[in-house]
Amino acid sequence: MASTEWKTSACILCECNCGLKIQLGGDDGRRFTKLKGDREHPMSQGYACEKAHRLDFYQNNPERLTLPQRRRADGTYETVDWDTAISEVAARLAQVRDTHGGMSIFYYGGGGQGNHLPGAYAAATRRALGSRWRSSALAQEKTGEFWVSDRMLGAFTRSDFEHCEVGVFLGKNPWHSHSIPRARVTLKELSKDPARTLIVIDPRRTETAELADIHLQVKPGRDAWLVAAMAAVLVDEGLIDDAFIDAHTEGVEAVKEALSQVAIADYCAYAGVDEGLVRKAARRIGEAESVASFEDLGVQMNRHSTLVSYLHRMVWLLTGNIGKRGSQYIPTPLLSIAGGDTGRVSPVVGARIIGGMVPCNVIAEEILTEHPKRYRAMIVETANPAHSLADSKRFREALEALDTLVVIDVAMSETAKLADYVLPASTQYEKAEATFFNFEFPDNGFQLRPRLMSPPDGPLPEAEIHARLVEALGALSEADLAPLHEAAAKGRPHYAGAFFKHVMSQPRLAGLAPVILYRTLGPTLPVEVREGAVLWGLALRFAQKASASLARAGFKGPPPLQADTLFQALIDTPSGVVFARDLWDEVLGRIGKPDGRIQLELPDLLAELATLQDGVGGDGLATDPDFPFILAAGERRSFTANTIIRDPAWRKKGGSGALRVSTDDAASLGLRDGDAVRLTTRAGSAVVAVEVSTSMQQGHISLPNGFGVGFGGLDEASGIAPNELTSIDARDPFVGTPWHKHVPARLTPVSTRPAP
Ligand SMILES: Nc1nc2c(c(=O)[nH]1)N[C@H]1C(S)=C(S)[C@@H](COP(=O)(O)OP(=O)(O)OC[C@H]3O[C@@H](n4cnc5c(=O)[nH]c(N)nc54)[C@H](O)[C@@H]3O)O[C@H]1N2
Ligand SMILES: Nc1nc2c(c(=O)[nH]1)N[C@H]1C(S)=C(S)[C@@H](COP(=O)(O)OP(=O)(O)OC[C@H]3O[C@@H](n4cnc5c(=O)[nH]c(N)nc54)[C@H](O)[C@@H]3O)O[C@H]1N2
Ligand code: SF4
Ligand SMILES: [Mo]
Repeated sequence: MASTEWKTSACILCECNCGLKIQLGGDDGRRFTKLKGDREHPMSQGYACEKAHRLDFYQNNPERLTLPQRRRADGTYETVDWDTAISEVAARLAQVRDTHGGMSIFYYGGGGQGNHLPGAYAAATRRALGSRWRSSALAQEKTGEFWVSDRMLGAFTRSDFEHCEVGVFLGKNPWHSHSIPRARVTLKELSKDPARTLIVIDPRRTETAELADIHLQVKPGRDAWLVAAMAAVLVDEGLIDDAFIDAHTEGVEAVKEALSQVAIADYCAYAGVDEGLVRKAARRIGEAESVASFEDLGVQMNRHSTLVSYLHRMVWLLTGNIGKRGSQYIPTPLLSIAGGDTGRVSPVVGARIIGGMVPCNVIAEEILTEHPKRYRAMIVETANPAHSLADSKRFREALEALDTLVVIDVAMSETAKLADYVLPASTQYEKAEATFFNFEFPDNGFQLRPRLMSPPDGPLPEAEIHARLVEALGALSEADLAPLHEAAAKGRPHYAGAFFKHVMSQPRLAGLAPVILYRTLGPTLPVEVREGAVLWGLALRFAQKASASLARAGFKGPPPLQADTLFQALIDTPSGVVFARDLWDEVLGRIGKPDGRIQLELPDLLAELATLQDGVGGDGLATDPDFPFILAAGERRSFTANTIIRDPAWRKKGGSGALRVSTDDAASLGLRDGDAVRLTTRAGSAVVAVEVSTSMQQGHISLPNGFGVGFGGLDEASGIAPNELTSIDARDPFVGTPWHKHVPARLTPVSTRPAP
């Protein structure tokens, strides 16, 4: 049944979601026989990395969940039909709501790397349950950056690496982790152009660092000192863009004062980087026409993460690198996923909530307590927190302590294995999907991916699951939908009128809008894009905010018309659409602070900066002699993709998930490539194979992410699940993000070699 037709879709293995062309074949016509990058895709333009070619391992996972599962008293599962599953799940959640309040029902996930429509539909289920608290992986990586960015700029920024003169990567290895379109092409261009400079700040000699003009090989966990020194050099050497500072910022005096206290030489020495090289990098940044800079997990999951996010912004703001080509910009995403502090705190621990998300590291504490406001039930969707959050052991305990855990997934994940009910979802190639990771500039694209094939008997798209749950909860009736069905039959202009009249103007129904759209607009759409119905509503909201950007992208008229033509274009253009076209000179007008001025002075973080002085000193990396190594738990490598693909055979290389150890450390421990070693942290211990690596510095070791998922009946399949080794309390004091890249560890050689 091989077909030579190239169907249009995208890769779901990282946030870039490169456009793909896919041929289907195999006995059932459901296998991915050929894949290539889609040249029509507005962002990736034909680019795809090695991982995309292995997507058949995702689509055709032999352990695919097909029917709803209900947990028996003895912990085993039995298959139940959908009607039973939906009515029992609705009844149990309704009972939790009626006894303890909807606030005790927690929602986790809603979108992995490739699918954010489930989160949009889940909003209706949450509304029907009165559930308020939620979180996702973003609250263990990006919330520190969101918080700082919101306080300084009232907005979230991204960077234009394609056109920058100087590109900086701080704790980021885009060669493997991407996160910018066509990463390897952009990196190579930056690297080989003598007029441009690539600066990489990473303790490891990464693939990206290999391409760099300047590699600041910081000691692990000491970026705060390094970046403070860089910012201080800008002041010390008069590299500040005074005209920009005067025109657009507040609070520079306090910042200059604080930075003038930085003992540059001492901080560089403590950070382990030659002062001359630090000054060279700072000078290059200060003198360049444009600088683009990206911070990621190497610093965001590390000590002083929030302070580093602040100092990092200081480096590019003091040099005026926002709002011009090749620098930072404020994008117009279709739906914003970033957000600031609204003053709310989590109900038990009182943790600061950024962007509406409870910090991941406190969720277990908010369950394992007698506190009356504890979470009693949880819905987990398209996420695997029993594997991905700190201290898996404790998190499993927390999940088991819940009254009810419902997991919506395509596979029996580590989290699903603890659920009372597991509801099987169609894969991302069996339904329409999209992501809200669209941050490009000046042209910003969005792809509504049509499904490639219908789901097999059993699994349902999340949109359908949420619609059924909302109906089973009694929140929506046929009578509510009737006027919309009627209007939809007459065409979308009629539908729009009816939607405002019967849905948006009625508080009871407005919160259920996603499911109402799916039930009433969905059936009028081509079957391949039916689950995209919610985008009609999101496009409308977007048009009201960003009408000018839409108009420049060719969508003219009043906002409701713009939204509708955009929606139609998304349906008609499977490779994706440029939906917003922006202007560089409008960026500074988007600063969401009083008088549009950037707030440089954040007193709490300047106070933390002042404390760095006390930290300087001592040569050893570790603070605890029992744990002389620093473990980076969860590094992105060639064939890692969180836990999206479970079959270990998908990896063409790196399949053993080895622990990287420096040549010096290997020599002193008597370790060779492939030897087994016992790795022990405060939270746990595991035996792992060693890869002796010249890329590592002494005292620093690293484990890949995405390993240690069960497959083929084995619970502890290949490699180590990194969060068996991490701790909940190793977290940022401001926003609770974990310090996964800074886990104190010990190595003990063992004589046996691990099984291949
Ligand atoms: N191949 C692949 N790509 C992915 C993913 C995947 O699973 N696999 N996941 C996607 C996701 S969800 C995300 S969030 C991104 C993350 O993308 P990255 O943040 O780039 O990923 P990591 O490899 O976890 O960490 C980046 C770097 O931090 C460095 N680092 C460790 N300790 C320190 C330190 O103390 N200081 C500094 N400066 N650096 C340090 C590591 O050496 C590493 O090179 O990747 C995305 N892309
Ligand atoms: N120690 C340590 N821990 C980390 C990290 C680290 O660097 N170190 N990185 C962290 C980061 S940055 C991230 S983003 C997280 C990622 O961790 P999570 O957000 O938990 O995401 P995944 O592991 O990708 O889990 C995705 C789940 O979605 C399921 N799935 C796939 N397709 C579909 C679908 O169409 N529908 C549904 N309903 N389910 C689907 C998969 O089977 C899988 O179970 O991990 C974090 N954890
Ligand atoms: S893994 Fe990321 S960079 Fe590679 S093809 Fe997929 S989306 Fe693109
Ligand atoms: Mo992530």
